Amino acid sequence: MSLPELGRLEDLPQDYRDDLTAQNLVPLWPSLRAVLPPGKPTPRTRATAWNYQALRPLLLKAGELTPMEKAERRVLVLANPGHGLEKMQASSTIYLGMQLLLPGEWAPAHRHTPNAVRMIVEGEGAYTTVDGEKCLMQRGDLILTPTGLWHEHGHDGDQPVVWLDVLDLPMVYYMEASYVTEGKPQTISGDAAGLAYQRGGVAPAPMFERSQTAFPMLRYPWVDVRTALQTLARTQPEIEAVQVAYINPETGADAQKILGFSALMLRPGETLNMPARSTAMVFHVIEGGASVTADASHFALGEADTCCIPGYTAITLVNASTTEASFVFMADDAPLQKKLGVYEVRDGRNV
Ligand code: GTQ
Repeated sequence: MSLPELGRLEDLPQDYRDDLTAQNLVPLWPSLRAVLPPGKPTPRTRATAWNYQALRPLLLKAGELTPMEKAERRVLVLANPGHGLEKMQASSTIYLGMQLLLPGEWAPAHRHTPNAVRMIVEGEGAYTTVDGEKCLMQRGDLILTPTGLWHEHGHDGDQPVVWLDVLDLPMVYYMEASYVTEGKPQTISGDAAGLAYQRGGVAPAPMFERSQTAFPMLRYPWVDVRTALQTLARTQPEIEAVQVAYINPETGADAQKILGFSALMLRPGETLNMPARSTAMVFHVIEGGASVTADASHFALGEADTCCIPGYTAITLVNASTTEASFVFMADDAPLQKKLGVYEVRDGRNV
């Protein structure tokens, strides 16, 4: 059923419009269909892909052009043209950036209200110290730097290190709640408190006391996540998607409160049809390759490539290799949407 056409702004006499403007008033009806489109939102987020091999030389060039003292965080932002590049958004809520740290460099301690995670893309020897805990950065590891926790990045290796930053910055900025506090170098208190959660089914409980920390696990090593995926694929071959969620091991809830993170294994030759969901999604290839099809967009992603797909869109992922599995890191804002009660899954899939 088509909705009746509503009156336009131009239908109103100019002097009436001027009187409204003078009192900071706006008529709703000319804009009603724009803010409440029928059936499905009109996303600004456009399906967009960023090729790692194409951006890598530009990131390394930034390492030559801009010293750390002039950058604080040396990042090229993966910006979605649908939002305008200057907005530095991948989607309405998700910020993505590729960060470069060169051997011997140090990105000073700070803490901020937006939550961040790092997905390590290449290089050895760098670490992020989060709340006093030294988290080694190895390829495929996920490291959380949640809201309010001090963090700084250092590098003892001899090759450039690159990682993908995923932040809920657009959301927190929109809320006018985004700010940073500069700090002094942290005293390292330990290097792996979260490893005590590594064996599924047990949690630290000294003298019967479970951790009260909001973020008990800060580093999710890729070797363990990869093993979990392979075990799932082997023991449950009928499962529709070989997928694990990054969770808070104390509560079982999503690892962070606004953005959600998961890892997916695409078995050799697998085609995975995902239903349309209300969340925009980010895909980043950790190993192998994946083609991503959503409406008219089609991206063939190779290792370290990243793409963003708007919400309310069915997505098909294909691993074209018939011999090798591929592994994909995914981010969305499902935790936020579920808390707010706007999360939806729609039935139709690409088939
Ligand atoms: O590494 O702390 O991509 O504060 C954007 C803001 C990274 C960081 C970003 C940040 C950081």
